[in-house]
Amino acid sequence: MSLDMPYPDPAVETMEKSQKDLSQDSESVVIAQKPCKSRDWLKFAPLWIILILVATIGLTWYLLEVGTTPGLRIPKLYACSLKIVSHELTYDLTRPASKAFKTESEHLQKLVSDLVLASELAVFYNSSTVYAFGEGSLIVYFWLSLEVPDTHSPYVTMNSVKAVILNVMKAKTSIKGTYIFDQYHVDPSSFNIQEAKWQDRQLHSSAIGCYRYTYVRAGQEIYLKGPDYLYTTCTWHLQGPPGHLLKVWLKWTRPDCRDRLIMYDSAAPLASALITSHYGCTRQEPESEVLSSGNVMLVLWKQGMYNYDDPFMLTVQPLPIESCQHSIVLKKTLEIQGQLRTPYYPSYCPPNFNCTWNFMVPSPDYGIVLHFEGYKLTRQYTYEPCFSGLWQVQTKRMCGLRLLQSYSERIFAISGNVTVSFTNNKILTGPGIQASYSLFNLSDPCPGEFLCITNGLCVPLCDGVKDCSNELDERNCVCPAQYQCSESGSCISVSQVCDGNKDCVNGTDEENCQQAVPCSAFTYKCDDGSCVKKPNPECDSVHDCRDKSDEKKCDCGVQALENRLIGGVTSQEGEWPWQASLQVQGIHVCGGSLIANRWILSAAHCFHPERFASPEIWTVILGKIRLSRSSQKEMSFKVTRLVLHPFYDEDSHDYDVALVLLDHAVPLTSPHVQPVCLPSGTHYIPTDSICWVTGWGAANEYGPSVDTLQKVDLKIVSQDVCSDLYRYQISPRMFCAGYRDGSKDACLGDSGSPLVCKGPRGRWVQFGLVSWGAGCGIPKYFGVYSRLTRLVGWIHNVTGVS
Ligand SMILES: [Ca+2]
Ligand SMILES: [Ca+2]
Ligand SMILES: [Ca+2]
Repeated sequence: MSLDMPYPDPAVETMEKSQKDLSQDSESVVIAQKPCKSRDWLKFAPLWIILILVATIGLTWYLLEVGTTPGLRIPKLYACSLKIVSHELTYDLTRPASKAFKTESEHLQKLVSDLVLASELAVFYNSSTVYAFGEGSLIVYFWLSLEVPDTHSPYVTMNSVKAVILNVMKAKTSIKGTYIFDQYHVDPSSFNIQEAKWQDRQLHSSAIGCYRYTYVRAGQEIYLKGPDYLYTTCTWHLQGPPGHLLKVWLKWTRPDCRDRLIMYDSAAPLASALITSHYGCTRQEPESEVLSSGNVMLVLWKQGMYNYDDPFMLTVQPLPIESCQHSIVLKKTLEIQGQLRTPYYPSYCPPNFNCTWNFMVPSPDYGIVLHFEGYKLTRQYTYEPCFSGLWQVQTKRMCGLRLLQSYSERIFAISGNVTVSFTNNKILTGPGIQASYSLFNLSDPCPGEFLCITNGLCVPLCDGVKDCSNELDERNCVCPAQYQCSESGSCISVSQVCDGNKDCVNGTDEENCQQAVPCSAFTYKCDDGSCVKKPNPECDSVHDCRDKSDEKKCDCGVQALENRLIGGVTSQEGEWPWQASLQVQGIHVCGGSLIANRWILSAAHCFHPERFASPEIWTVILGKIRLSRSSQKEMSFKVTRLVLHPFYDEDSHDYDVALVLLDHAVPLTSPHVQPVCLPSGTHYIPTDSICWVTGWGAANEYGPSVDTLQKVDLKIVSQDVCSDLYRYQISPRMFCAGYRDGSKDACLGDSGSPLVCKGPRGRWVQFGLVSWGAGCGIPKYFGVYSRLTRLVGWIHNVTGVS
């Protein structure tokens, strides 16, 4: 990245400062007023006969041309630009307070007024004001103000104004195709006009004292100098070469600020050209890349509170405008075959663009599935505008919608050739959009799973968790959350499958235990993609997968105190070697668990209050038992990254999971610091199983943390009982644990702490983490935990460890 100063030379900065005093009246650039018309006629009383005649003609013309109700006049304002090929941009012209700027504006305002006065718009003309100059050779940016009687207002549109002015220029073009006025040669084809509001112009005037112009060449990336704190508003007028759009990279550098940065797809701050507005060191989006549709952009800063350092960094870079037409030949496989992406993804969607993807499908047996994260498509029944993009899939029109969920669009009707198009007609944009694409079998879209029609996703069928919003995945289940014997149809517990005992009448539960079976809600998926019938076959010293993947990665979940009887409520050293204390300024705030050699798993809500959002304030301590005393077995780490689940919802507590990246790898040499095992996505824990929660949580709801690591055994509660209790607040990413009498519970200070269940050969698997609940130890109100089987896919994606 080159850190060039704004165009053209930083040496003249001192001059810039001295100009600031002048800048107050810099908006007082001379306005070319409409020449006087009929009002002066009284001065020429001796010539009254002639003038009455003139006035009569004038009035007749007025009535015919302007209308019969001359009372109400509608102001119309346009932001325009023209290219002057005979002139070049000089540094002085980039400073509105300079003399050169004033002189040049006066001339060009005259040029514009002459143009308009020579056209049918003459009677409506009010003023023209040059507000900026740009490179190439010289671009002049100006406001054009008209006053139109309300009767004529509907006919005076942006397009008609453009056509009328172009006509005047074209009627008077030279051999070289330019319109000539005095020494100015204008390129008529460069004429650009955008509708503006008076507020836009006021906003622009308020920032003119702190106006900066930057031209950025192809291949360059320019760092933009921060705002000038003598002003409360600053603007950066950015321009790139023709045929390019601009990418502005924004990074908030402070944890807390109240500044606002607004970006426009124009040279002036036009509300109609607003691309995005970023407020106050946005934590969810500390960095973003915003695109314009063309080679001009305006960034406007509004001061929040006084800062000594800039709260943000800005760079600008031109990118060649790329075509977004793709032809994709799909292969005969059910794997993900690629991604559809908006241009320059993950940058923001550029305003006003269109993308088309043309898919060739290999056989009529397949459909196409487009999978989105945090975005869904909804049918567009009327021609209402879409706020997050318009999608057309074959003949179906759909509006995009951003939300905290996954979504799959399934395209069933296939003719060998499928066209998907995306149009963003809106200026106001948001983060770039991508979707992965793959084929699905039309006859069996979700092998072993249920196709949820509300979101196009394949979800576990009859596993006791209502994954689909219409709950159809758990309706009409013969054996809900159980195994169905094939011969008798009777139900047995999933843990009785492949356990060596014949539990079904003909022993079908013990058949095919050594070979691959069709996948379902409780089968285990081996690394090679095949499924085995035995539930939880991991790390039981039996090779169940053909590729033996079920017995790999078993260095987890081992207690240092194996084979010793442990009782009581306080934990022993090495009993829970994955337990982490997450601290701020030496104070225990949340619990967590070690899941890989640099990653701690915890709850997203631990990092949600503003003051807990920066990684640098956190310390993670492993191998700890007593908070008040450190021991030799302890290890302390700083945090380099906090990754909250992107769908975490503060209000519903859905997706309450976060990953904490430590500053260095944990040496796994001590038995007192060891990772816990993560469950597979189909890990089975029967209802009423006893699992354990550990942490330094308060003994009661409002109490302080306790000093010694506590442990509590809890029963896993069925999802139906949990949902009945909390009504609609339980998502598929949650489960309940505890006792009906509320005698044992995990409390507030335990947030993020692990809930672990003992697996085969004494290995502990983390099934949940402490999320929320209606208080501590209240009868019938179980604690609510994040369900890791539904979140483990995201954990693997982020950590890169599977
Ligand atoms: Ca289900
Ligand atoms: Ca059995
Ligand atoms: Ca095994």
